[in-house]
Amino acid sequence: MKKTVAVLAASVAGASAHSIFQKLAVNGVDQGTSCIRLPQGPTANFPVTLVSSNDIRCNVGGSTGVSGVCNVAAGSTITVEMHPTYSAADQSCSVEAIGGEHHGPVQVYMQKVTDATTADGSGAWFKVYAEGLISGYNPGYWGTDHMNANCGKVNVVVPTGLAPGNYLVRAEVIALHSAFQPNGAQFYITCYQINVTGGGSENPSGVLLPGAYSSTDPGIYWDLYRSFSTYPIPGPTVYSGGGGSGPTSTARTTTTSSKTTTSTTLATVRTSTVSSTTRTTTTPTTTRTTTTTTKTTTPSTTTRTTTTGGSSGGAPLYGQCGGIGWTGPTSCVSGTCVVTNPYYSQCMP
Ligand SMILES: *[C@@H]1O[C@H](CO)[C@@H](O)[C@H](O)[C@H]1NC(C)=O
Ligand SMILES: [Cu+2]
Repeated sequence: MKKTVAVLAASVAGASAHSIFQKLAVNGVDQGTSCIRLPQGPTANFPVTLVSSNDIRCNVGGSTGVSGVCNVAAGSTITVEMHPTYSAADQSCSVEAIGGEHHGPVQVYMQKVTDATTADGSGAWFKVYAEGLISGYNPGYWGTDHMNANCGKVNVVVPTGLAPGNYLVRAEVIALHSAFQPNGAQFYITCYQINVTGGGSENPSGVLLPGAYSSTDPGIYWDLYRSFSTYPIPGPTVYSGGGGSGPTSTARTTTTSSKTTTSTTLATVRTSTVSSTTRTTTTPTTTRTTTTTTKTTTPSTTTRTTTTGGSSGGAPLYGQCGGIGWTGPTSCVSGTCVVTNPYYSQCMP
């Protein structure tokens, strides 16, 4: 039985391939660790598996703040970075950020708080980044694989219109190699404390954790070792306001005409109050087309359709501007598009 073999392989690889989000850069400048609620102790790189636990907010021990707050101008690109341990050797790009069979989505949430140094994460979280299934199946190429190809770095634009003030930033990987069984999905989470400056007056609505995830969500109770063409990314849709952009697609519609026109459909993923899900998959002959339509009964959710990226005229400084599977902007509003690796090109000053 193929599955048994794959699962055995996954569990063997699993123990040595746990990981930790542990660095933060703002517009490419490393911020040190003073504003990061780093998981502590010998189990620092272990996953959370109970979505009903308060640990799902900011990991074990993560309800307690640290002293620092990192200033981030609205519209900036922040980079959260993951490695298997805190050792220098494990921070090498030649070591996979999250290895073994730890495939799955990468997501980043934010929560407005009064004081980021004391906030416990009990408020409402809105999503600013999500990358789920990119291609393939059994196991496929996922947000985690893209992150590994980018040396553990995940670049996220802080929405330009966000109200200034303190926020928690919650970076998450959901590793799915054991998710064929209930409570088998592994959540790797780290929270960051930031102070957004500038910005506008937007206060996106959000979801609670625990609450937004269920152990039986299709994207959490998921068999990686089978055939599939779409993946319903857990949690709410990515906040579409403020002009933030980035590789946020949860499902991708790529249409190749004679003029090579591409468009990205950001499918709305259900809110916590929604129970009905409809999925449609279409696969034409040459170009692989995947369309995910998720119906919700909540009037406040939206489906955003963007053409050539989330903002017109190219990617922002430090934004993504190319790479395999990328359907967003291929030019830069500011800077030059530099190839980091086959999966990632970035606008650099
Ligand atoms: C956040 O930024 C504002 C504007 O620069 C500043 O007045 C405030 O003191 C900062 N707060 C923290 C906690 O750093
Ligand atoms: Cu692991």
